[in-house]
Amino acid sequence: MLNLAGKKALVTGIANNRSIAWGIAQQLHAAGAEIGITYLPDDKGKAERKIAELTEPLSPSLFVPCNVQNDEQLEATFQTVQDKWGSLDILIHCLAFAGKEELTGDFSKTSRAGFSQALEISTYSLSQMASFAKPLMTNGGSIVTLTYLGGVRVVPNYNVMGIAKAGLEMTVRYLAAELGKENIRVNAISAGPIRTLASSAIGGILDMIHHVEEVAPLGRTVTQTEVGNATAFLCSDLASGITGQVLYVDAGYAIMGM
Ligand code: NAD
Ligand code: IMJ
Repeated sequence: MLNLAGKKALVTGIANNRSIAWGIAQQLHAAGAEIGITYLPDDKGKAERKIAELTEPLSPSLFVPCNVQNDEQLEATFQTVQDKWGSLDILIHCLAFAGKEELTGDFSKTSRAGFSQALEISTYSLSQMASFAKPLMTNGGSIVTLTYLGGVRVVPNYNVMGIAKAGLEMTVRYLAAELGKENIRVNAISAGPIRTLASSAIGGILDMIHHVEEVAPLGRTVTQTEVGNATAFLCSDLASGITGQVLYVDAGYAIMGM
């Protein structure tokens, strides 16, 4: 049976009630995990208040600001895990960012700064977090990140994010190889398109979602809850033999040729 009782899970990437990370946090909580939350702080403290209110039903025992571009905040996040929990079992990496101007038009026009920023936030942050988590996962552990098909095939306008996701999927494999001897498993979930803050800001996303509804074997898109359930599985002992993998939760879309 899927049971995460006694496991401590740090979840990154909740921005609002549509975030995939919110679906994941709820399913981990439903399976009995103790939840810790990190959020991207803003100047006015608005994000903090909003996310604290949203996540209250999960009674998180940890709630910390963490902008992955800020070394002090990253270090402080894992120091808090050490101080309050003493160890860590589950780390959910569910964040990505590229400048809006990079997600439209010619890929070849990607700027040097835009390329660096997208890969720093969306890709490098996974290795950074894994490096902090490694000494805390003293009883083994599970790390899960979120990727997208645009990292292995060309999707219009995904552009530099495709390069970031290709790097992210390879980061999963290198981390899985390194952390295997500590019994830390590292996997990715490749989710089909879901309407969230990060996808709704994209021009034409509704048309892309309709295309998936027509082509995918299940004839629909997936939900945050379905991604959350697959994540809970990967974090559980039921998945004890699985590491270094990319699991597609996409209603079957990626198998289709036509
Ligand atoms: P979202 O906007 O709800 O989540 C993105 C998160 O990234 C936000 O919580 C934001 O605060 C965080 N973030 C951005 N920059 C950050 C930084 N510097 N430091 C810390 N956090 C930062 O959107 P989402 O769709 O739930 O995205 C979550 C993940 O799922 C992303 O990796 C995305 O690529 C992936 N994904 C999304 C879809 C989709 O269709 N929505 C499909 C496949 C994969
Ligand atoms: C993003 C761009 C282009 C096509 C896209 C997407 N499709 C999907 C997404 C088809 C499903 C969403 N996705 C998988 C992402 O990883 C999105 C990442 C993202 C979104 C934004 C929007 C707002 C912004 N920066 C962003 N950075 C990354 O300013």
